Amino acid sequence: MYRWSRLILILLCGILSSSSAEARSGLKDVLGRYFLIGSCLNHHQSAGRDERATRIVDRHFNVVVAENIMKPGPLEPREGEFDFRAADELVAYTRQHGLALTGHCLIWHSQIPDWFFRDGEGPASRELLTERIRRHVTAVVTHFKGKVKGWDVVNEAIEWDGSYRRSPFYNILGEDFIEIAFRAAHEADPDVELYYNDYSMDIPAKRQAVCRMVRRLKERGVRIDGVGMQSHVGLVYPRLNDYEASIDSFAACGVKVMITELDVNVLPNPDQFGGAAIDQSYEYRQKWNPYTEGLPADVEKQLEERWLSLFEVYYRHRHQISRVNLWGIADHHSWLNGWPIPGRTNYPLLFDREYREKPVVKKIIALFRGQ
Ligand code: 9MR
Repeated sequence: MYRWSRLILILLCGILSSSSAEARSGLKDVLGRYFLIGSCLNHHQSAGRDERATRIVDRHFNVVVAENIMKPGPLEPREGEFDFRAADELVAYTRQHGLALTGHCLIWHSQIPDWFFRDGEGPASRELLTERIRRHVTAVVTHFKGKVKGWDVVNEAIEWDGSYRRSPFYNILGEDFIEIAFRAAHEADPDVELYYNDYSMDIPAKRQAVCRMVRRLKERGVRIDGVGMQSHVGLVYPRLNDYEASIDSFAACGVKVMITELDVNVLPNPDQFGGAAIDQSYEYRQKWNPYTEGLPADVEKQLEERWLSLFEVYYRHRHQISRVNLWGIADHHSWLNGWPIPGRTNYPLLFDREYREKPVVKKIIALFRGQ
């Protein structure tokens, strides 16, 4: 009799502790079976000064990316003068917290100093710009060798209609700047993964152009491991069938698919708004900022449903996707409070302004458990 009751007690304790372990699981414990899951960190966070953010990172994430401090402007403010201090703190943070690190980003037309494109009073020549890209990429990739799993080598080079963005890189070098950057990155660290990263990747013309670019690079013997779909989405855009078609197309090009800057914008926006083009900006009007005191229940519900349908997509494509990365930890950290209209109150992330986990997080975990 005593033996039986002891056995039952042991069984009960087992069940209870495994269900409380389940309740304690974070996103990385369950989604991490299929892909890396993470967030960008702002400088304050990667310097370890935001304890509440760190608790979330420890529990939920296994990969991070710098929101700003590894871009060309912060790393090489003046030609040949590199400042790696902030980024080195981030590397120390990733080591301390057992996180993989994605490098973001080597070549982008934004957050890059003007000196890059100039020669005295005039524009840089082809040769000079080529040399500068090579030097920047080589110095940065070499510095972070062994510390970064993969780099966003080129960011946002293609427009929504599939044409190349008329950035200073393109205006001086044509599409060659892409190959120059990828080759330099590979030469500096043959072991590091190399990605192309962009927004509005659901748009068919853009999807096709990115696929053409990937195939062309591969045909020319250039290493490219992945395509990053930034995924700055809203409640109704993009249409999920277009978004899924892009995941399939990129996977069919033989590269890893990464969801790299995920957030869901719940605010109403002016007509011409779209993507993540940082030069878009509109004047503040009260009607564009309706939820300063919190979300009404129907919008909250719509937002939760949107999160779940996005993660259903990631679940269906879990064997093609190698990373899902949110663009920020808690709502007040998001760039979407300031873009494309300054001074708004947005709710685009999985943790609220008090760093509380939104109820959808447990639902996402349950979805990946097949419950
Ligand atoms: O979130 C970043 C914000 O803090 C910066 O001010 C902005 C500057 O351009 O860049 C934001 O991050 C961008 C990312 O690096 C590339 N894709 C679009 C992101 C949102 O603009």
